[in-house]
Amino acid sequence: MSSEELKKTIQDMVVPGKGILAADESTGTAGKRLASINAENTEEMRRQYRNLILTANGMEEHVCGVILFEETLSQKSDSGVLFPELLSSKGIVPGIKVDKGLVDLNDNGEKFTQGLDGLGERLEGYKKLGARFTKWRSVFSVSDTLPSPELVKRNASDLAKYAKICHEHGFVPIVEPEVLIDGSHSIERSYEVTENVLQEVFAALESENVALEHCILKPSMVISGKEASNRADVETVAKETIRCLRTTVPATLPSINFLSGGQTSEESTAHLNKMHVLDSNMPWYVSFSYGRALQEHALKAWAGKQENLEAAQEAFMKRAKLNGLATLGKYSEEME
Ligand code: 5MM
Repeated sequence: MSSEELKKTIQDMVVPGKGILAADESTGTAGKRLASINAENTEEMRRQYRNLILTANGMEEHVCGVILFEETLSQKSDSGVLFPELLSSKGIVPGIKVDKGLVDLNDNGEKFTQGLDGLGERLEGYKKLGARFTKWRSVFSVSDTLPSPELVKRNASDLAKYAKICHEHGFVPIVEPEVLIDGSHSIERSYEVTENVLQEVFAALESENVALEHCILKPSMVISGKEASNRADVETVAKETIRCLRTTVPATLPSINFLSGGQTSEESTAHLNKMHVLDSNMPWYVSFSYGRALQEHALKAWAGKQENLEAAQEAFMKRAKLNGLATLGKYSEEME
C-alpha cells in the first residue's frame, strides 16, 4: 500500500463546496427505481440512466466523487467513453460499492452485510478499471429492542476488516453504517442507536489499526422515524446529528458524507445546510453522499425517454448545486 496514493485520493474527495454522488444501486435496487417510472430493468436501461446522470454538464463543480456499481465500471456513455474514464476526465474520482448485500444473521430478522471473501482479489480488478475508493454499507433497523448487540458488533467488526483490506490495496474506504429511518421511533431513540453504532464502529477501526485519516464516514443523520408522530424539525435534526458526531467521531477522520436514506431531496439539503449554519467549526469536512436525494427528481423528469434528457440533467444539476451550497451553509429554501 502507498499512503501517498491514499492521501491523494482523500485530497481529491474532500473539497469545500463539493460532495459525493451515490450511483451504486445494485441491479435489484436499480429495478425498483426504474419501475417507479415504468421502465424495464434491462442492462441497457440501467446504462441509459447512468449516462443521463454521469454526462450532466458541469457536475464536477459540485461533485468530486461518484460511487458506481460493478456493472457500471465497464459500461460506456452514449459517446462510447467508459464511465470511470469519463468521470476521471472531469476530475471526479470513480469509486465502487464492494459489499455483496445483506444476509440473515438471527431470528430477529436482522441482516448483516457480506462480501469480505475474495475482496482483495476483486479490488485488484476494480483498480484496473479505474476505481480509487470503495464503499461498504451496513444496515441497522430500529425498534425499542433493535438493533441487537450481536448485529452491531458483527457489522462494526466487518466494516473495520473491509477498511483494512481496502487500505492494503490502495483504496480509500467509505464506511457506511446506516441506521434506518423506517419506523415510528423518536429522534431520541435514533440518537441512542446512532451513538452506539458509531462508538462500536470506531472501536473496531481502532482495534484493526485502520488509519482514520484515509477513511470517509457515510452515516445517517439523527432523525425521527419516517412514521413517527411529531417528527423533529430541521434545526433539531442538525443539532442532534452534530452532537452525536462530536461525541463519537475522532477529529482525525477527514470527511463525513451523509446518506439521505429516504429523506426527501429538499429535507436532505436543508439538514446538511443547517449543520453548517449552526456549527462553523466542525473538526471534519461535512458533506453529502446522496443517492436518491440527488437523483429522484431527475429520474422522474427523464421517465425513460431520450427526449427528456436535458430536463432530467437540469433537475440533477439543481440538486447537485443546492447540496454544494449546503456544504458551505449557503443554501436557502427560496432557491428551491
Ligand atoms: C443508503 O443508500 C446509499 C445512499 O443512498 P441514499 O442517499 O439514497 O440513501 C446508497 O449508496 C446505497 O448503498 C446504494 O444505492 C446501494 O444500495 P443497494 O440496496 O442496491 O445495495
